[in-house]
Amino acid sequence: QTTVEPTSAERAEKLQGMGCKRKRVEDIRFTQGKGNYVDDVKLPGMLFGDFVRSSHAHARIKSIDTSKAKALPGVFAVLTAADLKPLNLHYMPTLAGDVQAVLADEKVLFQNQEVAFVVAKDRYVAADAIELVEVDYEPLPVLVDPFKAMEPDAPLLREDIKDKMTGAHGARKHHNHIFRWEIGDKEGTDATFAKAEVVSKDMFTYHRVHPSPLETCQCVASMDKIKGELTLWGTFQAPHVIRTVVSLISGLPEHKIHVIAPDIGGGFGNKVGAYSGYVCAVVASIVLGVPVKWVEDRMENLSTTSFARDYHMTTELAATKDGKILAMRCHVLADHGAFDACADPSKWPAGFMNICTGSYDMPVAHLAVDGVYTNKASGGVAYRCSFRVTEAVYAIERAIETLAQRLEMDSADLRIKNFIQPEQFPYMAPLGWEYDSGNYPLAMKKAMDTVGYHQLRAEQKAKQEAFKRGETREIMGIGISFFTEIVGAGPSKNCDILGVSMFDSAEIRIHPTGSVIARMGTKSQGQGHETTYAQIIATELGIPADDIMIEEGNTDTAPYGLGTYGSRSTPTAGAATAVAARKIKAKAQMIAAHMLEVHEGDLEWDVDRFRVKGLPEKFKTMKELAWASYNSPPPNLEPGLEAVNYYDPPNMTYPFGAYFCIMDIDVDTGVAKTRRFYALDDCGTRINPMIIEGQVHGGLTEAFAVAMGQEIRYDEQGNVLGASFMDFFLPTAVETPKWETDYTVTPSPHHPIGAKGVGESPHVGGVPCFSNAVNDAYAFLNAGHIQMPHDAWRLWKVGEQLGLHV
Ligand code: PCD
Repeated sequence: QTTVEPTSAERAEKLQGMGCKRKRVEDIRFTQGKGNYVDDVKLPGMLFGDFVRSSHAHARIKSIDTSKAKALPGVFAVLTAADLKPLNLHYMPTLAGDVQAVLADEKVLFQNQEVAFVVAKDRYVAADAIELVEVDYEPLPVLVDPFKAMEPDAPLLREDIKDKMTGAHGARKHHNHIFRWEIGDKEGTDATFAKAEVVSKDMFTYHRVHPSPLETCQCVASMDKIKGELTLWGTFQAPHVIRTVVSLISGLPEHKIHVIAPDIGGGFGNKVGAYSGYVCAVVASIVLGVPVKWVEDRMENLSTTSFARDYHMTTELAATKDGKILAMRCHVLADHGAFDACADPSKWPAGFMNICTGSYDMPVAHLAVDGVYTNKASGGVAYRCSFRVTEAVYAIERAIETLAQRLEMDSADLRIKNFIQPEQFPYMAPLGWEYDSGNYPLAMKKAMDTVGYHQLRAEQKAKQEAFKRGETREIMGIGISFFTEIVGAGPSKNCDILGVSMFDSAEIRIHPTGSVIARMGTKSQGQGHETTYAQIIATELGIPADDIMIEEGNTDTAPYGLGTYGSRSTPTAGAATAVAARKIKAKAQMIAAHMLEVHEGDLEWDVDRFRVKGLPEKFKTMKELAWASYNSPPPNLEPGLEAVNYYDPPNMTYPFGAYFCIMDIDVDTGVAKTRRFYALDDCGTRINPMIIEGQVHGGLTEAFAVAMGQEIRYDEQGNVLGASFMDFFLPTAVETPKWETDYTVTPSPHHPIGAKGVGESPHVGGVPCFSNAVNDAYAFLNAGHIQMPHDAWRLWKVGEQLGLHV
């Protein structure tokens, strides 16, 4: 009996490498409640810290009396700005080049701002002590409306920088002005507009929302005074950046700081920045010499750490009568709240808003952004979008719709007419980005054919007639969005954080028996990196994915990286992983050549082994080569098999997609039902199709949330109205529509495995798609642009304004 050698294809399948719907290995612990989150960290003698927060949005602090709180048994310390001042820690630097009060210094600038930090034996005593801290406030006039921020008599918010008329991004025009950022060809754009046949202009507001991950922001700081070492566990999307920041602001040497991000219960951009809670926990631990834990509650999370959006975008398109777009002009008024704590790469005060020309070929464009201070929480994070890309895509995808209406043209046709064509890639967009690859017409056609676009339009027309005749109270909307994302920040030539270039890294070690440990500078918050990075290595090195352990989040062991956000892990650390694996493979080839007594060039790679060309029975498997590397390396070659790569990507990656939403709205109740949602994504080479599908489902669900209900609102006194899940819409399985996913594959030409990011795409494409569906439904009633969020109450109001209600 002869045993049949498995074929190459059979061996490849066993590896569970790229392209395989490998089950998520991390889910074994997550689904059994065995994850290890920050709140699971329990250390001997650990104390608990909590904040006294401002009840006012803008007020002077006349006095803070901590004596009653300090007298409460179980209270160890109450810190105020006065305690931090001598340490120069009452302000901390923000990623946007501003400073932010760690504890309010003489005045408060938004409701729920941190005023004092109570450290007690447990969270219950801390909660009681908070009530005992007496703060005497003198209310000041409140500024909520960003459009009023730069009026001559607008209240002065930032007294700490009132004489500083130049900020991190140039001149400030007013005491509430943060920056003006301009990009593009202003003169050329203005000239084109001046002679354009059609100018279509609208103001689109992208309301204030919050990433609201299920696990809030939290940390445990533990200072070992004997060793002079600080260990900081925290919900950090970018652990190494946190280590550097802590070192810079505390003066502790960076090698004596151990930052550990254990399992994270969702990030969505919320866990990129540095917050007062981290600083206060660290200071308290240094002062008291025991570990201190800080855990936000839901209200604190929603109302103080990192909001997203709050962009007011005046968007204009210049076009010919037959729908050729000639130019885009956009002005954004950006409400950044009380401190400019936007999490963007340093040079980009408005993130990558300059991707706002979208998927369309136009010769010129101009973008200007003014950032202003208001009495609201600071932040401005990329809640599931790569630095303001969701805003940019919302602007262009709404603008395309309103232009189509003005031209009385079908909006799908208008898109197709203006698409950047496949042969134009790499395509230099008018606001400076070079799109790497794309095939937009193909994706659009596939999507339109699948949903039966033209039949849908016919059905909609019939429904509109029926509505006008009074036969139905239901209207139908067809939402389209065609988006181009920009992910993978990024090339060091244009992206850094606090001066550190935005590369990322991977370190791979092969053990003697052929199993592997690999570490990256990124940090999964649920994305499934333990599963997918192993798949890249499996395919590159011919080692089964199950034999590869992926570790992230410990700054002592992982190579330096800039973390996970902006869908950058695949474009950066994913690339580093492939490159590091290829270094190992090159060394393995030298070992194989030595063992098989041939030249390296006489070998060929076959899934998991090197074979001698023309002598297929002579080969060495990766497993054998691993052993040999420790046991009998060729002379002059150092033993072992490991490699590190720090990958500075040559360009971003530009995933894209075509989304369609079919919606039915009852005009009398304002209830909108999503009948069908179809999402076609192109993220280049697909590492794990099942994970991609999960990413798309998650991103679409958050898009549904944002478009259809989520909002952090403020009243005129600056009271925050959306700070609990009673008011802030977090959809459950009950409300969430069914998602239909599809794909095309246009590899990235510069990425080692051709992959682009995907995690944020569905959110970026999803929000305008929902909003376009709603707007499309009401368009035949001449509703004009309807602002998000489109919850039932607001849509009911639209019906009222249009006089539809009987
Ligand atoms: N992938 C594949 N393929 C491709 C791509 C990708 O497979 N081509 C996959 C990977 O591997 C992973 C994922 O998928 O796993 C994703 O990826 P990406 O795209 O690269 O990304 P990443 O970096 O990793 O991540 C990030 C993202 C973000 S950004 C967000 S928001 C969100 C997302 O992610 N988040 C989250 N998703 C998620 N999921 C979960 N679960 N959780 C969470 O938290 Mo930002 O900026 O932060 O805002």
